[in-house]
Amino acid sequence: ASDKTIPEPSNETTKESHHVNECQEQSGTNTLDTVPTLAFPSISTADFQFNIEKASEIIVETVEEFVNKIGNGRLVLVDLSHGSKILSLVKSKAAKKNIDPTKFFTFVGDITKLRSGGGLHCNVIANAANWRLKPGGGGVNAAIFDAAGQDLDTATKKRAGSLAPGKAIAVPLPSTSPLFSKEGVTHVIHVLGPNMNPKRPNCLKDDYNTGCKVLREAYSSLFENFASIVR
Ligand code: AR6
Repeated sequence: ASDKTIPEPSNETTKESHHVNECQEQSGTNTLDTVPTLAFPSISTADFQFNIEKASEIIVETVEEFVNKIGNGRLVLVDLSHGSKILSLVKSKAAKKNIDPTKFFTFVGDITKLRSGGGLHCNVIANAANWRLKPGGGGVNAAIFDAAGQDLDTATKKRAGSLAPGKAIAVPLPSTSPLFSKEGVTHVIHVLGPNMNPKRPNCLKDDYNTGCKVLREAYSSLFENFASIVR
């Protein structure tokens, strides 16, 4: 479960998530509610054991490349905990780049409860999927399939039966899905990142040449898919 309800004012990420919430509360009519927003988890850095320092570099580079190609769309990196190392690394690296902070920011919360639990409406969410595009398996994949119900599994199967590392696929969510009705999520984009965990299929072991290339491809494909939804 998320610790988003426990304030830790010394943490920069906390301040930012509060800042976003405050903006929305002050706007009254919630104009930010209509801005196309992609919430995405850090691909490959938990179960797939990808190095977080290298991953943070790739996230910031690909965000910088794509953030101005998605019209008024916003990109939000999400993680469960205020202590998230990937969020702090990305935050500090992004601050040194010329990235519009209203178009890209980090947010602490459960990606399946961003509107109801955090006041942040994201019409599109990304999933760190497995190659079979199957529910379960823990992590963010299990959480998203659980929250979306059978509708997501059915809609996913209509689109594809598997995914190659570095690829992403956008799945429109039926309005009957609880994730649609409760959270306003209209699309889930499944992304398969590089796997460095020997206990999972297609392990790259320590081949970070390939790993970094595949992770870059994965984020590019994710952001391109989001751009086509926004257009
Ligand atoms: N909300 C937001 N972020 C989350 C949530 C959540 N509910 N749950 C986890 N995270 P992981 P991977 C963060 O392991 O490394 C699965 O079993 C988490 O803290 O989900 O790409 C699949 O089936 C981390 O920062 O994905 C694959 O087999 C990030 O999401 C495999 O794991 C990604 O963690 C994929 O491994």
